Amino acid sequence: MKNIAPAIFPPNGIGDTEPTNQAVLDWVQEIGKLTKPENIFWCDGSERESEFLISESLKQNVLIKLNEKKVSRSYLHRSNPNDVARVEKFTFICTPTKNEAGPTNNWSEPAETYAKLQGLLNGAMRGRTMFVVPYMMGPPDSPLTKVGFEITDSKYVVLNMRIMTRMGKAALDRLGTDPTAEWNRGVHSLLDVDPDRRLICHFPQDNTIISVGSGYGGNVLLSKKCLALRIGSYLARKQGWMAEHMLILGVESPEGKKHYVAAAFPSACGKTNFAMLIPPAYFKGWKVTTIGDDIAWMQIRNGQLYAVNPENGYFGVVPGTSYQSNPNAMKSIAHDTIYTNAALTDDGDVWWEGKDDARPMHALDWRGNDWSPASKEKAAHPNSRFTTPMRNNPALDLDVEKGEGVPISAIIFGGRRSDTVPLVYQAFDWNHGVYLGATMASETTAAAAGAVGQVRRDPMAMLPFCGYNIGDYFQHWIDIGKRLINPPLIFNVNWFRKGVNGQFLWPGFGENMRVLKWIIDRCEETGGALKSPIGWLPSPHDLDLAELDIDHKCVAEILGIDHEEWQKEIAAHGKFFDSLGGVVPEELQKKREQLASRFRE
Ligand code: OXD
Ligand code: MN
Repeated sequence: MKNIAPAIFPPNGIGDTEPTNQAVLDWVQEIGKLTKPENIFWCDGSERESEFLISESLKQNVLIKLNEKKVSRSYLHRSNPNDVARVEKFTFICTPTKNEAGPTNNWSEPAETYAKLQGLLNGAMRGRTMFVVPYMMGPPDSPLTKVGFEITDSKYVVLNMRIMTRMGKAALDRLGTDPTAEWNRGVHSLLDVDPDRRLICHFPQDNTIISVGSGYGGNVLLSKKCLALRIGSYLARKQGWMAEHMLILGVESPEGKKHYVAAAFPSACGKTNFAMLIPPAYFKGWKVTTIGDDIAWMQIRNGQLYAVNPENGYFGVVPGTSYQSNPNAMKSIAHDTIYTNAALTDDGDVWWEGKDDARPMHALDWRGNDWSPASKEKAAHPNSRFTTPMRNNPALDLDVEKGEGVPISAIIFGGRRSDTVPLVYQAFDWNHGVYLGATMASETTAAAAGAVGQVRRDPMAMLPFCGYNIGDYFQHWIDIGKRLINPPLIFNVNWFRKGVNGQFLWPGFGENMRVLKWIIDRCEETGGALKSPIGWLPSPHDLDLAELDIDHKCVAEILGIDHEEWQKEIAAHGKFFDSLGGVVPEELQKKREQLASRFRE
């Protein structure tokens, strides 16, 4: 097997910060014995360590340095072309019984899976360096914060983990020396990046993740989808909190009144754009600030839901990001950023479809091949990504490090639907909101391998990320509701509805502020709404559409409910629930019957 990650040899003072926790040391020794690396590199997250890793990555062509004048301290990485997205079919939840993993997860038996992975990992790091990455998810003083260790043979992983998590000393300090303390064990090896030897396995009962055969972020930055969502959701149910695939943003009115909302949209449906929204000129004095763009951990305090962002950076989709769609993201990725699978221009800048700059006449595409506007292939991969520290975001909320989290006034569900689902509506109550989340659907995107553009049900945007039985997950939502004295209001949005001619009916981006404003008005009990069979619906004059260049017909269309489409939708909800094989709580079945009967009234 070709060694695609040759060992590196740090000078004294780099790579030698061994943790003091004996349980960690024993585990590293065990994995070392199995994978047989050339050497062990103990990461501490320091600047010096990062400089050394970058210089070695440049030598080994893991990174390409970008033009300092265009994007300072930034790099391009090209992944193996067979390895560009999350691989749901190779992702497993390894619980003792299949029932615990439930109908939406691939399940495999833990003992057999460990044996198989041990076979794959045996000697896998020969001639390579084994990096040990201590990291922390969540603000340093939050009760929700978790510690993890990721062992990896990829320098790209270490450099990305440094951006995406609080890596190094802070994590070691938080863990301390107690050998019985809770921490997540993560093992990653690139092996030879062969799709036939690619497995992402979660062992929730052991708080363990093993990922082999991939170098793509979503499969290998084990802090993110694997720990913060799959293992996180399992721990959350056990410990009475929530781990959700949600952005968190703050909205402040000109009078200084502030609300926080959390929103779950499936992958590549605009969570980062919404989290960094800049209100249009008409909304002078309104401010939107970002707590997080992908994951929310939420707990109940005094009967109210509070959220923290466990991450420390953004791993966002590059194509379509522009000063027009998301100026704050553009400013964030203008420096100190790692790009993956973007195109490289002749002057050492990165380029992608949808960037503001004019198309270059020549570039190297994401595979490193010559590209010109006449090329049939895209220059940047549709799932090319940026990894950037959240500190780069000019709209970062000041309370992002607050350990207790921020109080959540509203939860928003949403998906990419060309038809049926109106721009926005509000659930009648918490359990109806759980129903909206449970029946959410979206047209698939390039974030996961597979066909693009097909409507699939994606409950709470957690279909690929719920680490246990989805029926129990729905019940957990219902149980959380019972403990809330002051529950957030729940909404559903759809920015993507199309008119009869196939054109988008809503301008989206910054104009989504108008929808957000109505949501805030509802929280403040000042916003008007009509009772419809699907929930509380704004009439056109309940939305503030001043100075918006939009046809009244489009507004009526996007807020409309087509009874025939909804009959199909309700039938699809039933079919989806049936496909889950009897795990859906009675309460949600009842909500479906009530929805159907409201249409008959
Ligand atoms: C992501 C995803 O990368 O949801 O955030 O796929
Ligand atoms: Mn995501």
